[in-house]
Amino acid sequence: MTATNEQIAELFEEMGALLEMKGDTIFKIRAYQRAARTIEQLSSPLAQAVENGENLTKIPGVGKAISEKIAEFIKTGQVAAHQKLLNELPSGVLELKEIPGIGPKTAMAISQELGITTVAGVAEAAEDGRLATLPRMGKRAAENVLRHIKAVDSMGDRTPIGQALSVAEEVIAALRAKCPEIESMFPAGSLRRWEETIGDIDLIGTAPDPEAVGDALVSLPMVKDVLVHGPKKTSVVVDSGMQIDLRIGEPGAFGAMLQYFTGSQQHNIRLRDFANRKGLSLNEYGITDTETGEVEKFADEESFYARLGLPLIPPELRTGLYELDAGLEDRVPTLVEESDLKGDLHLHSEWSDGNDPIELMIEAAAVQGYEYMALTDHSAGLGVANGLSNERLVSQIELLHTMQQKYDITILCGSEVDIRANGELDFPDEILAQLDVVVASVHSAMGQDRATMTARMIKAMEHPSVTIIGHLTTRLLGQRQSVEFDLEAVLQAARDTGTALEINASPERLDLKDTHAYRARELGVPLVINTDSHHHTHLDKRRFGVAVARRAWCRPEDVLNTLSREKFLEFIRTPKPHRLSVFDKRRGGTVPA
Ligand code: DGT
Ligand code: CA
Ligand code: CA
Ligand code: ZN
Repeated sequence: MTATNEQIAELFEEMGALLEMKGDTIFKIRAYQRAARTIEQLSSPLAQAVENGENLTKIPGVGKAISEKIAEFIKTGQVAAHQKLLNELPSGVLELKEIPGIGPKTAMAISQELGITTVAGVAEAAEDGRLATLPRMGKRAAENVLRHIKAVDSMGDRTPIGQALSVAEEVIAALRAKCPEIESMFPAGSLRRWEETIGDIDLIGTAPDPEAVGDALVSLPMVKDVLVHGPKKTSVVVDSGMQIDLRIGEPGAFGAMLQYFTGSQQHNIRLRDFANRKGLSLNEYGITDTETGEVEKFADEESFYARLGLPLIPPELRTGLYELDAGLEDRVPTLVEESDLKGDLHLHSEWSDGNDPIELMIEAAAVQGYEYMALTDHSAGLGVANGLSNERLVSQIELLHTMQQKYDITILCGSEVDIRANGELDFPDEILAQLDVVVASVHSAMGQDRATMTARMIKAMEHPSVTIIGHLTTRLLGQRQSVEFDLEAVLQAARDTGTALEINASPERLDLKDTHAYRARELGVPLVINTDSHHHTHLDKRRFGVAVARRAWCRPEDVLNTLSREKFLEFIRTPKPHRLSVFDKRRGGTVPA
């Protein structure tokens, strides 16, 4: 067995947690945690070092005992001391510790005092009040635990789009490498509609020999299970656990196939009813005249929709809700595209919890073709994320001013400032007033009740220096549910105060989500698509944010950071809420009633 550094780090992390559950000394617990973190960051494999007989104790945080355990793990695939700990503790408690809001000690208390060892059991205890009675818990904390469990449950077997898209891209690349004769290949289904979670990946394409593509798919190294391998369809499960459905069509009839397998099912049902009333029937091969039985084929989707008297409906709008009526009345908007964005207003550097120096982040923004960008490192807040003190922020502002001379892109001085539990901000007003862009975000006290949270958000928006509210709901897809708040009141306050709301493009967040952004757009709230990048390679995650905006029916003029540099500067330099006039003017002077 060749253990990777990651596996070794995980082992020590787990041993630390197990010792904590047992109530061992903090000294011993920390030693394992420290070793785990060091090992995680080593650049060369420990397995190699052990094989070469190197002395591991020269690695900081690795003493004699730990180095022996590393060698034992690499040689035997397990560690006796770890197994012993596992045997001493009730089974299931490690799983409890994985629930956000439950640490090792609480996991142990749940198991010993409530006799619970399953996540479902914890959810029950949270509902009936038993969980709240434990030390370090209380009513709000117990409610939060329940929210986290529900967030995970609500995902079911679905995969967040960020992960699903990577899997799809990997499979397509591998298929193309194996089968160079493939003419076209891309995702259909929910992935093409940019849903936030994906059930399975539907790949469709064209190739001279369709069966050869199916054969290639089942032989890919990442395939761990073959479900269907037939002439029309091949379905496999890849090692990440996702199912891939592959269908190859003929080029001359590809439009109908693409349309059919893009869905949504609800869109297709409504489209089929509509076609039936015209004496036409739809399937994945084309459009049939029900009277003559004649089948018409379409090379692309545009001609398919045109045959039905409809404009091409963008996949993101195909929910079966509003898009057919809009199509019939010629009201399908030109949706915002990545190339419409002129700036990114939420970027972190190594000054707080980002990975990269400021220069790298500026250059990355320039590479995207942006006219402006805002550096928004964290405020000190609760000591999280290496936030900036007043002094560090002031010196960062000075530094950015000198750096500006080297770049064409306009560098805006910003901050992602914590909204404290009482709605106040984490920097004094006179410092905030020196910033060009202030992103205010909730990072703490997420368990507040609805009324308190709503008031907290609105208070932050009423602050004259707050430009944007970051990731409004704080949800993390499949990990943490949204905070509780009155959406309508908050959106209305955003409009009234002239505060923009962020569509956080990070695929773990997608916050605002599509339906919230839809309503915000209706109310005339300026929306901003930001990546919240912590690494210079993350700026291209904007595509996920653009997808949310498109699913919210946003045109370029509904998105604030499509404004040119000149107009954007005019927006931020005009006091709130009057700055809305800059935004409204671009939207065609339409101030919503
Ligand atoms: P998912 O996989 O749950 O994220 O969602 P989809 O939309 O990708 O659904 P999926 O994979 O079952 O099917 C892909 C598309 O194929 C779907 O959006 C519409 C079409 N489709 C598949 N089966 C049916 C069906 O039985 N009836 C209709 N009308 N359309 C279907
Ligand atoms: Ca699918
Ligand atoms: Ca499917
Ligand atoms: Zn944040």
